[in-house]
Amino acid sequence: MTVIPTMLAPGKRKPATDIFYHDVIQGLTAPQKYLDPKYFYDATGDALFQQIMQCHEYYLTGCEMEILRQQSAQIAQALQYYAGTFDLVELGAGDATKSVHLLQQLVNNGVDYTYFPIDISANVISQLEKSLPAMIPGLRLHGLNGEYFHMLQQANLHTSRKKVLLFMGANIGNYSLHAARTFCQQLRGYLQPGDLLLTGFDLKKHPKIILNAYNDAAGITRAFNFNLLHRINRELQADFDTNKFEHYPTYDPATGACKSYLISLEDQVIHIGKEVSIPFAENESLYMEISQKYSLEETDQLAAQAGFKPVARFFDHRHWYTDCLWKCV
Ligand code: AVI
Repeated sequence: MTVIPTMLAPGKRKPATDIFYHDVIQGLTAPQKYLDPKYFYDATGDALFQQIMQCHEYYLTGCEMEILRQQSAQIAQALQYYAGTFDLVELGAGDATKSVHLLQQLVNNGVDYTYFPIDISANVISQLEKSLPAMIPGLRLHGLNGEYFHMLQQANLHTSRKKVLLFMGANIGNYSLHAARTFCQQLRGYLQPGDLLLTGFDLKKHPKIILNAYNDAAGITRAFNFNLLHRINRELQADFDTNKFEHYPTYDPATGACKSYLISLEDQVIHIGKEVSIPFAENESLYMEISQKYSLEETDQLAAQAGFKPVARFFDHRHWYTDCLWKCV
């Protein structure tokens, strides 16, 4: 059965919901059905992601925390050495629990800089504006609430200094290799020769360790994936029944692609509002997210393809994760 969706009459939805609706319909009517993982992060998704980061299987957060806790002095030294005088811009700052160690170290070193945290959540930015200056006396902070590239433009208006850009948390892994290259090239377009980028990569390692990180025994990652179906039900008046789908995480050690799917357990039709019907065949997959894993050579290749030169790397003690420092050439 093929059902062609029709759009609602304009003006019936709020603009943000319209974009969400459009993206969901586009994904669910593609030959390989998919959803954009940026929509995982509503209030429940944020809370579930916090829980994922506490899961013992999800090693990524602990690795990067170890690097920032134990090597902020070395990182700060490298930033000062390669950039001289700079301002610090962080993409997707979140609650800054990791970067706070670096911020404190730079203040301790007497570095005169402004921290520009960028985040899509207005709530996150106003929390940071309250909490960080109290935690780190002497820190100059200018929060920027909005999309990465738009806010990078804003940051450029506020500073003529060199920029050190932080993009941590292995967020780059949520792009395919091809999309990561495009993203880094775009980032490079907002930077000048001599600017720096510190970015976190989850490294290739034993496949079972990686797969378990996306298949925790408590089922939190499963709930994180299903939450997006609940969100679509609630915000777009859909009728996904999560009992009729199974969470199916995969990892391919040859390519480093860790991909999550939901598998339809039967032939079924999902309705979105009154206008749209989406057929799912039994065993059909819905692609949810990629978390790409890298070799060190692949991080260097990515740097070169996007106009950066790798200048330093920082590892956790198991070498499972790296924060790479790249300089714009
Ligand atoms: C945010 N991002 C780096 C996480 C990751 O590891 O890909 C999102 C996530 N998805 C499932 N677990 C964690």
